[in-house]
Amino acid sequence: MNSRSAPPKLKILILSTPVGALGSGLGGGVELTIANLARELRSRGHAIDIIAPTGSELGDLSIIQIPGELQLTAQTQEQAASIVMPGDPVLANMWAKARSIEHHYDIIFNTAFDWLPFYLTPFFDRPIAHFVSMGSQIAAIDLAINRVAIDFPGTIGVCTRTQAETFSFADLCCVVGGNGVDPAVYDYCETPEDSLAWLGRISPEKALEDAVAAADRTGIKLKIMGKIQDPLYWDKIQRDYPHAPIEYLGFLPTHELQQSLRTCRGMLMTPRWVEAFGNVAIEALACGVPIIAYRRGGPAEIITDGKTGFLVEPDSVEGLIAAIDRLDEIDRADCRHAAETVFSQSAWGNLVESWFYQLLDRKHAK
Ligand code: HBI
Repeated sequence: MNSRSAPPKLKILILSTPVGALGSGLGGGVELTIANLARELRSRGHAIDIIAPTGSELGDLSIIQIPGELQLTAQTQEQAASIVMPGDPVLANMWAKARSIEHHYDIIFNTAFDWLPFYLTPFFDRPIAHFVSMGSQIAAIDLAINRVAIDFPGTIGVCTRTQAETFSFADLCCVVGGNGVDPAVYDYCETPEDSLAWLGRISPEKALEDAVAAADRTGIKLKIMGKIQDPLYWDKIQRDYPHAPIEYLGFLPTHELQQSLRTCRGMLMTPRWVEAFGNVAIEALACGVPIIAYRRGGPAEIITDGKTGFLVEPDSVEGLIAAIDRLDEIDRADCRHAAETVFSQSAWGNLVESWFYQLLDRKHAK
């Protein structure tokens, strides 16, 4: 498109993660990614449709609901795992639907971290922008992504540079950010109470036990919010720390989540894996809550050490405790400012929108 005319409004088809219905919490950060992106792009005049597993709901967004069996989560499988599809795979059913309606759209936005959408890419007419939401998990999926990165340049989007570097094809990835928050949705809190927060799927790769250990040692109450994805893991943590001052508040919708989050002195992020981004970090910033995180993956690219939180030695509970003692050094207004600028929904919308236009220009140039 020439530089004089305003870029056209797009018809965008978003394909959700197949590990859970939108709103179930099983899709983790991808649920918020889809919700925020759909809202931001619609506010810019683009038309958005979403294909997701049956039972999905996302506020006022219309969703094409597809039946079928949920896909196994990638992060619970080994690097050498074969690609496994259940008998009636919702993933395949979602992509069959996409194939049947693709010509009504200008571009497809894939958020599934699965082999099939990458394998299917050459069979589609419309360009597919792949949002890769995790670092390397399974070699067979990496291979499929690598194939697309080579054959369809520019179509592999990642959240952060460190996430890209978990793949052999890091230089073929486009860093498009992982999410953006609408500051109007979050209530800034200037004067916190003496408590800490931990947010996320309760699953081993998130290492909640380290945050509980820090609460146990400091005696500061830890409010825990998120989906209990691994109940046995959660039971073990409670058995290992019977006297830790922890309170599980459940898997909360954004409004309730931030009412509990905003009054905390700080939020702990303890990823054992390379967190691709860290949606919960920008939600905390929007409330004015500084973040203490392991210097690993996405959070290390979101937090400005000493300004919006602290980055500590990975897997070091001592490091968490030392940083907790320094939380009062952080000006909470700096946290809020980061969410209103760099990590705002509109800043992220600019990144993704220009990514889409680049892919369409490239497609038209062929
Ligand atoms: N696993 N197989 C699979 N597919 C996904 O789309 C997926 C996943 N595990 C986790 C996940 N998506 C999201 O929670 C994270 O990418 C944020």
